[in-house]
Amino acid sequence: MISGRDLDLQFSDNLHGELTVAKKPLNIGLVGYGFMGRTHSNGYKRVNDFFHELEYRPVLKAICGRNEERTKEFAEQWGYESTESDWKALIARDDIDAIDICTPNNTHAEIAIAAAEAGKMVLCEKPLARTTEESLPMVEAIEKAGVANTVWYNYRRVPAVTLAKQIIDSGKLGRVFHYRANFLQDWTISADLPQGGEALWRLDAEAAGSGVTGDLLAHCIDTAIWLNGGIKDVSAMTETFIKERVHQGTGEKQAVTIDDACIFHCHFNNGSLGLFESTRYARGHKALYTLEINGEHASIRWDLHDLNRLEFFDHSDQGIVRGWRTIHVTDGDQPYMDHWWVPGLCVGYEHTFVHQVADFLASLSSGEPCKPTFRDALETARVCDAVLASAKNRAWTDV
Ligand code: SOE
Repeated sequence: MISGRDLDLQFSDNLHGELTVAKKPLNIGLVGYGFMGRTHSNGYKRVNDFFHELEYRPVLKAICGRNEERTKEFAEQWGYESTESDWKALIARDDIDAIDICTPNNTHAEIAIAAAEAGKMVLCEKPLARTTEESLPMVEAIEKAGVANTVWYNYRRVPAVTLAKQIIDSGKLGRVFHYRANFLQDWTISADLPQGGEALWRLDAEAAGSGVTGDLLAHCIDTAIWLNGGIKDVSAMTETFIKERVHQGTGEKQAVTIDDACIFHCHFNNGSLGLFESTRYARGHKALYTLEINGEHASIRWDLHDLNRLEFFDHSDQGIVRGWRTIHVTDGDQPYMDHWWVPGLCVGYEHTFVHQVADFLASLSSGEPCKPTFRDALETARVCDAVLASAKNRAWTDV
């Protein structure tokens, strides 16, 4: 007997055995085949395997990169249907719905604006651009075109961090007094490390805009604004420990103009105090992103190196059992986790990108923006600019 399934290719079985309508394709054109190109590609590939309810299915239509051989290798590895070596040609294609920007920061604005003007959806790797000045026309272009958009501040979508947001929004912390965050690395300590060029453009201010402020603190600031609201003013200091490095492009020794380390404190609009530190010179720390929030009734802390756990202290607990509790965020009623394995089994860094794709696709169906939008990321850019200005002028600076 021929089943309905054989007859109608419009329908397919999902893992729960439910009939679902065939998905609408969303053709992705990704620019940049580096580390972030891989994280995003993995997100697109995995999302429908685990988020069955989505109406859309990303199709890896084209990968664009300057080095044709490397671009072809990437296409082969990740399953892209075609390659381009010029992002303008990619944007001009009728078969591309969304442009995903994974290139160095100095190229984000031009690509995003052109993509928006061509009516494409735009997904942009963080930070939005090098400065607020460069970011603003991006936001204007996106909003004028009315295209779907998002910026990949992925740590919002660690289930434990999303749970922190839910706990804060439920009012359990009460009035917030302190917000503390660190992002510590150690990969640039060697004075022999060149600056600029492939893999090392983050050390080159021309390409990156800034050092740890735009690269690492931007993550902390995005999460902080999301969890604790806007930042009013900042007082910062930065340091560049290695003053000169050989530039990969020119082969010449050139002044290093990025911030190797940055520490700032701030007032949030809700009256709480913030303390932030980031460096690439903390020997032993590879990507130690930690945050802690202290409220009137409760506190929360989280550590990227142990990302499935959220620590929670609730002062309303009975005295004799009161203490920090560790919540292993792997249960089906915790954020995103009903889409993965069974309670107790962990997810990792790459899942945050799958979650961002899932939320982006869901936003296309609901019509709600996928946060952080370009406009949200502009606020993070403003804080970063205020931090750098404050450090330069040795003065408190309004955001
Ligand atoms: C820098 O080393 C980096 O890769 C950042 O660019 C990412 O945004 C961060 O998530 C991890 O560290």
